[in-house]
This record gives sequence, structure tokens and C-alpha cells, in this order.
Amino acid sequence: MKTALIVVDLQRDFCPGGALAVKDGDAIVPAVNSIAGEFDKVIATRDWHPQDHISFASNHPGTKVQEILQLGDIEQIMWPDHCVPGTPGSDFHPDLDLRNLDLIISKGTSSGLDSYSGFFENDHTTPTGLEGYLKNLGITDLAVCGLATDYCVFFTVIDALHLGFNVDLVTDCVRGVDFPPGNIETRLADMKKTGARLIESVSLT
Ligand code: VGL
Ligand code: ZN
Repeated sequence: MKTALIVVDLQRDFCPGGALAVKDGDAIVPAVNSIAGEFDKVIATRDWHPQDHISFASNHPGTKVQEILQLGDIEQIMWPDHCVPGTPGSDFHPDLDLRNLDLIISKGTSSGLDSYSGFFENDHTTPTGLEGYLKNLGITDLAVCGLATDYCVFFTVIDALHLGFNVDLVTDCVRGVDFPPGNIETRLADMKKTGARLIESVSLT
């Protein structure tokens, strides 16, 4: 059995002080570093948006952050400007040990399309290449951690399950936005129902 750890969007903008801060987002970093050595491969995804990105409220005059716009087939939540390459907020958390990383997947790089999942953009068809990387290496079992539980972690886990991977969600190594309120609990339950195993990092080391 070959395994991989997927570290989702552990970037400054999703940590306290960042543009789209997740409560206690930085608290997971030590545990993520401590489990990384237990896997055959470690992949980090990063949100990587151009300044004119469709998900930024600033690009839709008259809209507010967390407003929902119907854009074609996609319900797009308006977010603050975040994870723009070249800005400090796009960096990985400074304490994340980059020596553990085998691959970095940038996502949400097209102006007109958001990407929550590490596998597919939000049209649910455009691949990021992550599936090919993992399957090419014969990896069958994934553990997923990172930010945010109810958005990018959630969609990454659901896509991974649909693609046939066995998926563990490392519950003490995730934190969420919780928008709308209660969303973290709802989406944890959805992940479990879809087939993810909810585990704690201590069980890995
Ligand atoms: C994310 C909202 C917008 C995430 C990314 O990483 O969960 N959430 N962009
Ligand atoms: Zn984003």
C-alpha cells in the first residue's frame, strides 16, 4: 500500500492575521509537520489567484464579502482578495516544513474559475493534475489535512473518494471558516457519510 498526505492551502492568508483568516488556522502546523514523515509522498496544494480573480468581491463592484453570486452554473461566494502570488499572504505558513513536500499544486489560477478542490476546479471537470500524479505513482491511500475544513479540505476529500482513493481526514490537523455557521459540522458529517475515515494525528505516529 502506498500513501500520501495532502496538505491543503496552509497559507498565511488563511491563518490569523491573513486576508481570509480561519480561526486557529496556524495551530495545526506542528502536528502537520509531525505526521509528514509517515507518508510515501507529501503534496501541498496552494490557492493561487490572479488579482482579477472571479472569487474576489473587489472584482464585482457593489457586492460584499460572503455574498453569493450565481455566475452561469456556479454559485460563487464572494471572498476578500487572498492568495495572490507575490503577496505575503500567498506564502505557506512560515513554520510549515517545506523539506517534507514532494509536490506543490497551485489551484484557482484562472481569472474566471475558482478551485476549492485539489483535484478539480469548481466546474468539477477541469483537472489540476493531482489525480494523475497520485495514480501514476500507485498511491491508493490518502490522508488530508489543512485549511479550510468546510471549503478546500471538504471538496478535496469528496473528490478523492469519488476518484477511488481511501481517505482519512486528520481531524486535529484541519480548521474551518464555518460560513454559514454550522458548516464545519455539516461538512464533517458529509465527508464521513461519503466514506472518509475521521482520525487523529496521534494514530499516525
Ligand atoms: C478557500 C475560500 C476561498 C480554502 C480558498 O482554502 O478553503 N476558501 N478560497
Ligand atoms: Zn481562494
